Amino acid sequence: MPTQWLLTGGAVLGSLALLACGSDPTTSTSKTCGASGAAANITATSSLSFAPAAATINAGQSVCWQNGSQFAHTVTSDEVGAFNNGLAIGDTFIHTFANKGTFTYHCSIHAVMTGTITVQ
Ligand SMILES: [Cu+2]
Repeated sequence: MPTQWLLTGGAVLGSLALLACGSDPTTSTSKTCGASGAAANITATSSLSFAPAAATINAGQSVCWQNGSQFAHTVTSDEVGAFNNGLAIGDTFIHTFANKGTFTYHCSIHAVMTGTITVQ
């Protein structure tokens, strides 16, 4: 039934649009960090590091992580529950830091991968 197909297709497209935009203002995914407007861009690398490992931003600004490697990674706050996001190959993750402080994080898959965000 053609009408049924159109409705189903519209629902699928709507779902994809929601996924692309993200509904949480503090966390979202996009294709590239360059267009994200984040104050700092960090790449998860194939040599199992976050590059740069340390970044400094101002309170209220965002950091964008991108998986530029051939492995899956995570961006996981050392403070339990602050942020934890899987990064498939090519994925990006954006987090906004509202408060000043020093925030350390790691990759839950590769223990050697650690980083620090200083919010001033
Ligand atoms: Cu990793």
